[in-house]
Amino acid sequence: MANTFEKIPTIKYEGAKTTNPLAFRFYDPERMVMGKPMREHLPFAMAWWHNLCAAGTDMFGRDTADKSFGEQPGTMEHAKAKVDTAFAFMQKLGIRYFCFHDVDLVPEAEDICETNRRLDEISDYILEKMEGTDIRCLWGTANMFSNPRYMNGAGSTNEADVFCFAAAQVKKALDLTVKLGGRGYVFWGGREGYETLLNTDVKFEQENIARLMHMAVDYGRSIGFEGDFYIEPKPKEPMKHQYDFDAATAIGFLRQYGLDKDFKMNIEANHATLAGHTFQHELRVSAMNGMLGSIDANQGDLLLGWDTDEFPFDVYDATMCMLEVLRAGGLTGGFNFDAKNRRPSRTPEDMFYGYILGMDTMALGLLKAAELIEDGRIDEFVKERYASFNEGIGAKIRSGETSLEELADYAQKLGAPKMPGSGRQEYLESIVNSVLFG
Ligand code: XLS
Ligand code: NI
Ligand code: NI
Repeated sequence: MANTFEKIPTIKYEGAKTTNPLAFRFYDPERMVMGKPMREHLPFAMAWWHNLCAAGTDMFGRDTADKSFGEQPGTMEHAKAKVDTAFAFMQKLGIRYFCFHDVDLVPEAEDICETNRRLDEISDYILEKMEGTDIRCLWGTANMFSNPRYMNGAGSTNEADVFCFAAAQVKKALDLTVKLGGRGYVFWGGREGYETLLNTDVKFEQENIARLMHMAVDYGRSIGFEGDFYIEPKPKEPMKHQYDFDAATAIGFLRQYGLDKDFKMNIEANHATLAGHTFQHELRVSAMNGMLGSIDANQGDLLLGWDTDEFPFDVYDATMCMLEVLRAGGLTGGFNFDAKNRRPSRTPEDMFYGYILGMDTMALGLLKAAELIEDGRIDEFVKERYASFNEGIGAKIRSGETSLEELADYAQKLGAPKMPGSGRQEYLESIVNSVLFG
């Protein structure tokens, strides 16, 4: 195997002032934050697809990076070289999890039986590599959007045979996830949506997606999968409209079809902004419904309307994210860097710079979020803001001991209602700035 990372040292924490490009500035795995070491707050994962498969091809041009790792792409030797590279990469960075799609691991064959045989072979190889390390799978998934057969969706396809292929892929991907110790299993509805309502029966398609998910839960539990299933909401791309538009929509869907006990959300920062929300909004909606499971840590570009999958760099966003995560008591999943280097960042060193940036940004976000919580002024303000519901008529409303008639009566006696107190937004924003930069 070619040793792609021969010149790269193990990446260590050196502090914010270091000028060493191959060092962490903020991610200090053993540092205690609110009673837990950083590495426990931040279960980072490497995404097989972006890191080991994507080499820069976009709609207008071909690969810029060399991800052959010394072997011929499209062969099992290459698949194994990717495993070797993955483990060398994760070990140098101290990353303990990886995420994969079935077809990230091996070249897909014409015949699904042959693809599955290749998956057995590669997962045996991955298991061997895992031995003696603490590296595990965070989550697995099936790619049900690249193969042309899925042009009209997988669970939402109009073609029953295609639905069966999707079922076969989910079954195999679940087998692999369990075999590799996965904490979760993801459904990202890549083509589960529509281009036009003129040819689409939305109700029928959604019912079929739910049927596929129910079968996945039944099968997963029958082979001993104890983790969470996740929906990863995204409003569009590749389809014009995708059914899992955002967290609120996905949670409603899960409840409607009785899937909410087995599923949680995997929230991706870039998908949140595509849906017209902030990352923080999607995390809050998931958390308040008890469904914040895992995070795809990346960021988009608000000037571009697509999923740019950049490594997170925005410390303000990372801080707001970690505030939600800390308040929710942590994740059952982890932080998967569903992120890729920019096309001109094409060398092996760049793969490291991307992850160092991402890990440092999330670590800084964690430190700042912990400071905001310990500072307490923001939480205290929010508590006070609703204080009128703690006693008197407010308390009665909360406990459901009143009626529209009683409240109308109360209001009529009041004369003019008391004006709500100031929202103090600018003051609160100043607190955030002083914690971030003070
Ligand atoms: C695409 C999604 C995808 C999922 C896994 O936009 O983010 O990469 O995370 O299928
Ligand atoms: Ni995405
Ligand atoms: Ni993602």
